Amino acid sequence: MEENLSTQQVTLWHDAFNNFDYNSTGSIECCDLPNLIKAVGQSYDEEDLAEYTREFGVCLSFAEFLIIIRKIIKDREEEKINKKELKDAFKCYDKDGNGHIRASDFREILRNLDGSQTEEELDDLIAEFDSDRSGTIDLEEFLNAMAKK
Ligand SMILES: [Ca+2]
Repeated sequence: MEENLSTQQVTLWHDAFNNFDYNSTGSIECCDLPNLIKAVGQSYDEEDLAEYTREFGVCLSFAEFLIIIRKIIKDREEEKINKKELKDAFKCYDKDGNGHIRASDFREILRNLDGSQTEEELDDLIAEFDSDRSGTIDLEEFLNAMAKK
């Protein structure tokens, strides 16, 4: 991660940080952190952010902010990778490449993945995936259902 950070990037973050350092104390208050993160164009998960800031107390130095923003960027990158893996999995299941998996085919896939499930459990799983009950599972339904897992 360290080596991926360009000086330019750090300078931009420092400028943004200074904008929230109202009294030029070299630190910002934690309550300004969400706005600062948005100001540098990142999104964050509230629970994760609370966890990352817990150890730093109510004020954050720029170095502490860097630690946090790096964690946030890493999270986003991991999310992207996960999403790509899921998309690839979906493509594998979508054998005829028409953008959806038939619920009946998906049932077979699930049965092959884990033979221990009862028919009722499979029904429940299919219902979770095929949220609009169309009889097919499209990519969006697939990603949404996987996100809940
Ligand atoms: Ca559907």
